[in-house]
Amino acid sequence: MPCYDEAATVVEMANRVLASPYTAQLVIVDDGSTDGTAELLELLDDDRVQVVRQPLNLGKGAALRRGFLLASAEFVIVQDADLEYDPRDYAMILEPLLNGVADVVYGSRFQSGRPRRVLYFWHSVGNRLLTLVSNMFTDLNLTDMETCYKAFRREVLQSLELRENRFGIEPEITAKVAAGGWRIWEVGISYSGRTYAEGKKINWRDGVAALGIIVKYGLQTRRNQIVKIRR
Ligand SMILES: Nc1nc2c(ncn2[C@@H]2O[C@H](COP(=O)(O)OP(=O)(O)OP(=O)(O)O)[C@@H](O)[C@H]2O)c(=O)[nH]1
Ligand SMILES: [Mg+2]
Repeated sequence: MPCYDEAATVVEMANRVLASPYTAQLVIVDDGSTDGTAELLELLDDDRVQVVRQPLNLGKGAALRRGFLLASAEFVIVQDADLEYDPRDYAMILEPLLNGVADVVYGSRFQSGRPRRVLYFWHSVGNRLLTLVSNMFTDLNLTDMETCYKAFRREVLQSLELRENRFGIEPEITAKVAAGGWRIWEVGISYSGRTYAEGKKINWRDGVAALGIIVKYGLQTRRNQIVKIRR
């Protein structure tokens, strides 16, 4: 669970995660919060919880990379610290992993059939555009590349060499999972989006940055494939 200035929600979210029968370990990476998040995390009293502090704010990607190194359970899922994604969906997300048919599962907010809060139109257009461009490079038919709910077999996750520090981690993971030829599944999830007034921080600049990263890793993957074919 990456978290940056989420004092309003982080304890509630941690408790929801710990209430899931699937949770064997909860690694929380505090990404240099200055709003009291770190102090609240000290109050969590459960043997499954491991809290790590990055002294400076480095971004979601850096927080995830730190957390992934500490993951020790068979399957790993990313859980944001706000209340947008619901741990009661773990059962559905884990199903293809537990059945042994998937290496990676994405929870989709757009192919859902599950309750979702109706919010920003342009935000969802941005998300769909980023997914479309990512799919054009990876030749995957994902419906929600930017989703927080990405679950992995731990060995697969830890074999990815990830470099991005900020929100570019989502397209980077997607490009590298695609390049690795791993079996990817998607399941519909519920989504309770928050408003900017409620603490949402992502904005159009992150979208533009993500587009640059999709192209960067997309071209790299293409080049590697061409080099392999030439050899
Ligand atoms: N914005 C931001 N989030 C961070 C950072 N480091 C860790 N995070 C955590 O990463 C998760 C995702 O960030 P959010 O700000 O919730 O992103 P969002 O606006 O909800 O984006 P979507 O849910 O994808 O629409 C949260 O749990 C954050 O606390 C950081 O430097 N900036
Ligand atoms: Mg969020």
